[in-house]
Amino acid sequence: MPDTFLSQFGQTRSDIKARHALLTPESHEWITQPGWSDTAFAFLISPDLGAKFAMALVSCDQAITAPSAAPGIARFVFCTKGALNLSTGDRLGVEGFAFVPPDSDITLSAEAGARFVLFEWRFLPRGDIPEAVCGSVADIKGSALRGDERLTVQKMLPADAAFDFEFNIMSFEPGASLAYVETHFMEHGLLMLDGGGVYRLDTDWYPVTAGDAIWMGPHVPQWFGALGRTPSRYLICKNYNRSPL
Ligand code: UGY
Ligand code: MN
Repeated sequence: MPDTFLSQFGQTRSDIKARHALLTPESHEWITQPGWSDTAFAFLISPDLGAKFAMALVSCDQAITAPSAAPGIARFVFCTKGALNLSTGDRLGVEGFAFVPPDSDITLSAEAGARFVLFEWRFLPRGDIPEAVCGSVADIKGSALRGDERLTVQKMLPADAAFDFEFNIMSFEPGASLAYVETHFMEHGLLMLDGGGVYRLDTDWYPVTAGDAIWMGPHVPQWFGALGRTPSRYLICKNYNRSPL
């Protein structure tokens, strides 16, 4: 069913529940943000939903330089179109990523036509704050999740307890699924990159496809099964290395 059909009759696949949300492209609201010129944002996840982080799709028709994050706020960016540049000299092409620690003097610029995913959260410092990290998904080795070779995880940030979030790419062969319904106190922000399948969130089952985003609140039962004939992949963040108390 084309998105225009859904919209024409006041329908959407988006579903906002108290502890989880599916955010689909036909319901995106593109807005501006103070300090960012010529930049459009679709904030899909925010603290107003109940999340402890914000996740936005960002679209830059013109080349821009982003303002710094607010004090104490960390950023993770994931390029989906065009290219981003950091003042460190690093250039992020499609599926390039960067973690920028809080209160950093590193600046982020986007080339004309770039699109990226922006995550922001209040960083939880424990000891030394980690340095900036950048890289490309193509260079990250995947590892099988719980021994299932049809389901791999690529971890974009180092396994270092100084990081309070993790950002991963999960890839599923057609027919592969999470081994069990996960329940954990950590929350997730997710963007489907390729393919699709069925996402179970709490007691709802949703068909999902590339471009869909999901917020999973703490403890929400969650499961994904990949459908179709091509692999499915998603970008997922998780507040991590944390005590529940
Ligand atoms: O890391 C995770 O918790 C991940 N396996 N969750 C998910 O894919 N919903
Ligand atoms: Mn999970």
